Amino acid sequence: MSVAPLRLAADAHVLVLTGAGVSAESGIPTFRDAGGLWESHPVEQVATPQGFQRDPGLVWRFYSARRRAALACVPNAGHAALVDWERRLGERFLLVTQNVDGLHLRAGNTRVIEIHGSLFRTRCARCDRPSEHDERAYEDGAPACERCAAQGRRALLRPDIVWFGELLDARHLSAIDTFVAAARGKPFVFLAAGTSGAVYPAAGLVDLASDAGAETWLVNAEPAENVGRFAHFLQGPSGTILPALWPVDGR
Ligand code: BV8
Repeated sequence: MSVAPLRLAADAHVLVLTGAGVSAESGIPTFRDAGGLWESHPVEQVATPQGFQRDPGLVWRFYSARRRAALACVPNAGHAALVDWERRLGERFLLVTQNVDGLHLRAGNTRVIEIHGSLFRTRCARCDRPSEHDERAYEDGAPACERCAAQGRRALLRPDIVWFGELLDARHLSAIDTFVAAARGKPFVFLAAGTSGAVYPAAGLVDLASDAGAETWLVNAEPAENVGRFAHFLQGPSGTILPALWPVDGR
């Protein structure tokens, strides 16, 4: 497909939301495509607090396998394009990702909000010890929190992931609101890429941006559930479309 380049004004703000589709070309399975993660692992069992309560060992085997898989993958051209956008826009760029695979950070983006958490952070399910960077696999049962144990309490460590039914980090939502408020009244583009638009509140970001005057773009392999909320829909692989969408000479 030929991609008509984005024309951005000199003071344009760009808010990007990515989903699993942006990592698909790096070899990381999506959730809802054929053969996706939810096909072989019912959400209720592995991505809810109730599932963790019921079988923490199963949840840790699921996330340990995803940690290993993500570490074996590398960012693709779609990730690289977003690093270039951040370099050119600076503080007028913000990347909100639903992805937990860490590929945007490994690609070089720094202005990233991981609203569903990260595969590579572990926290205690009970105490407020800070979440820690962790690449270990836990195949034989869930690890215990040493800090709780030292205080005579039994508590398990869990992936620092936002499961269904759990609130997103209020600091993340506040940072997004602050960015959108700063963009209001300025040239403002909201672009969602590689997401089925099935999960809220992330899928509602397009409305938040649109209400603030953003021009809305969707880059996706197929029409997302909320495709009707976008002014522009570019169908195809993000690894091809994103690098062509705002070429360097298209300043
Ligand atoms: C919450 C765990 C308060 C981490 C995930 C309204 C408002 C608020 C909440 C809700 C609401 N309605 C319902 C809810 C509850 C729920 C929800 O949204 N349910 C849905 C299913 C209806 N939301 C919550 O529970 C959230 N919490 O709001 O708390 C609350 C609670 C209950 C009730 C009310 C309020 C928490 C949401 C976070 C859940 N955690 N995952 C993990 O294991 O990863 S969500 C999970 O789905 C992943 O994190 C993933 O990021 C996310 C979205 O999936 P996508 O990234 O879009 O991936 P998907 O496979 O679906 O699509 C990929 C797309 O890419 C496809 O369209 C495909 O065509 C495309 N594609 C493929 N290849 C390419 C491509 N595109 C381009 N190029 C390619 N190469």
